[in-house]
Amino acid sequence: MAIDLPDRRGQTLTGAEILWDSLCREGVDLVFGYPGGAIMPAYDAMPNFPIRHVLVRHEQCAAHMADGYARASGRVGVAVATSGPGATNLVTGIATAMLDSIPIVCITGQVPSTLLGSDAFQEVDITGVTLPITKHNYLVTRAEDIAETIREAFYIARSGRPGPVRVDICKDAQQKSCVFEWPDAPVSLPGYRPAHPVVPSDIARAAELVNRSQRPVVLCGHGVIEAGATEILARLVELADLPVACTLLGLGAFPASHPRNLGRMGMHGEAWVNTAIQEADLLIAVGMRFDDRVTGRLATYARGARKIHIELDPAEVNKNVPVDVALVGDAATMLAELLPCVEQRSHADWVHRIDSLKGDAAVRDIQQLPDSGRLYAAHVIFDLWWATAGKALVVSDVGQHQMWEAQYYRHETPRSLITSGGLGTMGFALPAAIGAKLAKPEAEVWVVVGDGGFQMTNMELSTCAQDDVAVKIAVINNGYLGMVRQWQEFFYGRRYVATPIRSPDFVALAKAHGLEGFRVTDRAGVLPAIDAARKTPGTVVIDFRVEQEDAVYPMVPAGADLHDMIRRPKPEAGVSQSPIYETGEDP
Ligand SMILES: Cc1ncc(C[n+]2csc(CCOP(=O)(O)OP(=O)(O)O)c2C)c(N)n1
Ligand SMILES: [Mg+2]
Repeated sequence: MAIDLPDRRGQTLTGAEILWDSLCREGVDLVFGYPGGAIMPAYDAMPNFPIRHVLVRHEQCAAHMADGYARASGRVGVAVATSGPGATNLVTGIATAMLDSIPIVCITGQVPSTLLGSDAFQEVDITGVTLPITKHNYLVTRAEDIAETIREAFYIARSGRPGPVRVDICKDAQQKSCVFEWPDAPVSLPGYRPAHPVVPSDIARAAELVNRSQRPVVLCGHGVIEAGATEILARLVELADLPVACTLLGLGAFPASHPRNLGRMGMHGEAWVNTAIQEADLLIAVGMRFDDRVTGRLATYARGARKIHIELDPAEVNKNVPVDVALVGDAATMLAELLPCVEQRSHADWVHRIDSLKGDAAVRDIQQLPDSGRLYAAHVIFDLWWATAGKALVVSDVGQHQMWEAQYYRHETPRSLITSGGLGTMGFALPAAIGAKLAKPEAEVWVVVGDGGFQMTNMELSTCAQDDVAVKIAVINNGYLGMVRQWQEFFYGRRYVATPIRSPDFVALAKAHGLEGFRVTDRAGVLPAIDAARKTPGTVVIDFRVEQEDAVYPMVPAGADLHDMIRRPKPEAGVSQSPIYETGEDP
């Protein structure tokens, strides 16, 4: 998708001009960044190109915004920073994108090539720093290499298993001039083959397993969304009558309201979903990587199940869970190959069995939370889902509220939930939501964030105000670093060390930025506040003062068997009467 711009090929341009022209040619019209000495030549050239620049308040947030932009749109997001501290500030954002396979390109200025390695002012070997957290990394010392590097960077970021690519450009390379060239031929890199051939015998073996299975479960992950495989997956599910369990990042890949959608698996997944996985005779894992948060103890994980793994990255196959058949390739291609080989089936007994596993879970749902006027986080999320008819694009942060969002906001469509899964980065939500809103201006974007995570990046409210970005922010304010407090409650004898957290007045904070803010302290206030936020132009902060010591149920303790879940105590026992458990790793 090239942007309409004059053809400057064959002209003599500065490296800085080549950078922006190359970005335009890659379809970029928006970058998130922060200037500084080593990137100043690039910034100086920027106004001559049809590119919008959003000035962030911290470079970490530039990477998160690029990430949110990419997750919302499926396009490559771009972040720009200077050398040294600008570049090191990007690190958490790059790692977040790496762990969740998000295509972003991060461009950093570097000291002049003549000073490299001299500990020059603001010199950091950012290539060395980011090597393990990028899909690929470049240090460019000559203007002549900028165009080809940008071409390769975008190709690598978006092809195969997507991921972050960082391009470090020395200041003198930005300043010097050379003839701009942009070949018509597509990029070809020796040793990098993102496409994998279909192996017909593997497809046949997988189809045979599906056709013979009595108790199948599909494990639906983020790769389904990245591959655009939602519809083909639904066709397979309906043809072979397959129950579907989703990972956190797979939510939305398969409609929540579909009768075969069981819900979410894993540490805070539904009890019946985890039990169904443990009782299955076949797991069909699609675009997921058997992360420890979804498997629990590997030794006891789905022992009776044969396993098919549809996965883009061969390095993920047999990494955590040995499988019977691996279909290496993107989910859309592999499911399209599999579909014609699969027989129409009905698994009524198995579906009935899973239904019966739900047991008393239905009486532990939101209606059973005490409704004594006190406000629970689950009330807020449930009401938000209801008020927005499930159609908002929700960006959640990391902690208890993230799990409640996943439980009570029912996602029907791909890319309707954005959250940091693999790295679990607190502070991600607000900046990622800004990126998502700019990618999809027509979307109603809601941030669901804890009082802890909001305090990590709420300075980006200032970016919302300056750049006129309208996101609605639900702060789930429980006065604690709640998820850590919950682990302390369960596994550390209720010693709440360093988890009570004081917050500023979030309503006043919003107003200090020239934005609107509301406070809600009881259930009755939730819907009116959501309604008011939706009607108010611009970014709005709602400070929801929720029950302080609620816990997320159910829960598989880290390293425990997947079916060995801590359940919410019966309502009459009260939410704070949860049992004490002996072991647990850090959240
Ligand atoms: C950057 C970062 N630091 C620390 C953690 C560890 N951690 C995971 S959840 C959590 C608590 C989050 O608190 P809050 O934002 O208030 O959300 P809550 O759990 O209360 O909903 C912490 C500290 C993390 N995930 N990310
Ligand atoms: Mg909190």
